[in-house]
Amino acid sequence: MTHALLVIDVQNDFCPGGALAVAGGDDIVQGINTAMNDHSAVILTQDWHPAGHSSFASSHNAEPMSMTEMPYGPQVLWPDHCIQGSKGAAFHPDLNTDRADLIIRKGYNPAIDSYSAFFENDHKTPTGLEGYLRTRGIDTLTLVGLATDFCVNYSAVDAAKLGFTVKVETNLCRAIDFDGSLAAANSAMTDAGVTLA
Ligand code: VGL
Ligand code: ZN
Repeated sequence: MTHALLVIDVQNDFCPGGALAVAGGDDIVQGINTAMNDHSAVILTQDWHPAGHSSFASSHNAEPMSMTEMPYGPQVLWPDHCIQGSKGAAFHPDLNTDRADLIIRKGYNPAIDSYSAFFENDHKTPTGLEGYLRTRGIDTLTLVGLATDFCVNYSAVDAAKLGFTVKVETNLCRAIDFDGSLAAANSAMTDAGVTLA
């Protein structure tokens, strides 16, 4: 039991028709369900923001996809998305959530966004996932999901920095690709020692 599949944010709001839709976000769902069969542990993450979250453009009277400066650094301001308990925050209806050993929610702190499954965007506040994986003896992770250039990227880089062996299955991911973000993410992941498959 050492190799886990980490499924990042396969939620309605990141799929076509959702509030922060990623092109082709729903195309990867069946492939992810199949990949679950090849892993002894399956962990899902769920972006889970309170209404009025500080990462929302609407909280700053700003345009979606504009930038702001937070105490922890630059932050993209997103359309309202993945509000706790909403249909948009629910997993895609075809995702096999029954196979999940753990669902880890993130982004619930009103003042800090959390792209990574391991740390909030201050790069300090832990989600608890590291301890869970270590206490289960998991040392190898395959990441899939949405979006390649934000939550998958941040999760993969943090996992590699923490010493896990990390692979991103890019054909089971889709990107927002905003302002060069996908190219930057691919470099960041490669530099951190992540294998892009
Ligand atoms: C994500 C932007 C805002 C993601 C989450 O899942 O990649 N991106 N919140
Ligand atoms: Zn979010």
